[in-house]
Amino acid sequence: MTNTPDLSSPEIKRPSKDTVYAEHQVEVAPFEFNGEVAEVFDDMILRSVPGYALSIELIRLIAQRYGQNNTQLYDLGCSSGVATRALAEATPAHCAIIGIDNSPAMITRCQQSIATDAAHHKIELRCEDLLNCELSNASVIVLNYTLQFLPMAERDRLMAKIYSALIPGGVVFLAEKVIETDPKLQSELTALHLAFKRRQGYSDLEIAQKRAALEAVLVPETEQQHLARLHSAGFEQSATLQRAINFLAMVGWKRAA
Ligand code: GEK
Repeated sequence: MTNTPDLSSPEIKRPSKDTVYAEHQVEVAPFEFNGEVAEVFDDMILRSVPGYALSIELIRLIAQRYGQNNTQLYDLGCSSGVATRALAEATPAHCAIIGIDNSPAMITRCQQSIATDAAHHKIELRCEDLLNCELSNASVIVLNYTLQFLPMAERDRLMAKIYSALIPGGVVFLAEKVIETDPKLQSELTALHLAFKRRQGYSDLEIAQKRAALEAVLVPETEQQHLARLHSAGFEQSATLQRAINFLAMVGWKRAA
């Protein structure tokens, strides 16, 4: 039996079905955000990340509460633009929403998704690497399941850049897949995530091949490592807002002036 994905968020369009790993592959290549993935991305993330629709809802709430006129709100690793569009829809008229992704296929997909939105004039898309991009005058910066794809050695530097780009009182929203240090707990959470994916209609072959493809590409950290990084970057306070199995959403607050 398969479960119907939660499509309650208006930014999640009814997508093409993800069958990228459905057929047996002799050698599974490392995962890439290419045209094939971009085409089915909304379906892929919704059926792979427990709590994805809720993280989009949280981004909307964060944007409503902290988005300020005459500032910029960034969506780093914007993919097909689900969170970008939630930011645009939830913020006051005089905000700029900037979506950044280094995958040209994702940026093209994102352009198509935002084209018919009422708030699309507020959105600017940039095909850039987060490690080199410029960020400034930001009230909100979103990393929705993106940091886990960046080289480990660069993550502290990116978080420090985010902190300095935020205005006083600004916030970073960080959602990530996490790991546990206790092997037994880790194996239980992995089993539950597997069960979630099966319930979403993925076969064991698809799950195994996707897992192999992501092996060295998505490198998760613990919740404690993320909260420690936020603290070291300068965030005065941080909290975990959401947990769904091994997927977490956290927020860091920069001290108000
Ligand atoms: C969502 N936030 O739907 N520079 C720029 N972009 C990058 C980099 C980099 N160095 N590395 C990876 N990306 C989205 C989902 S997906 C998460 C984010 C997932 C981009 C990459 O191209 C991809 O589009 C995104 O980060 C990660 O709310 O697929 O699990």
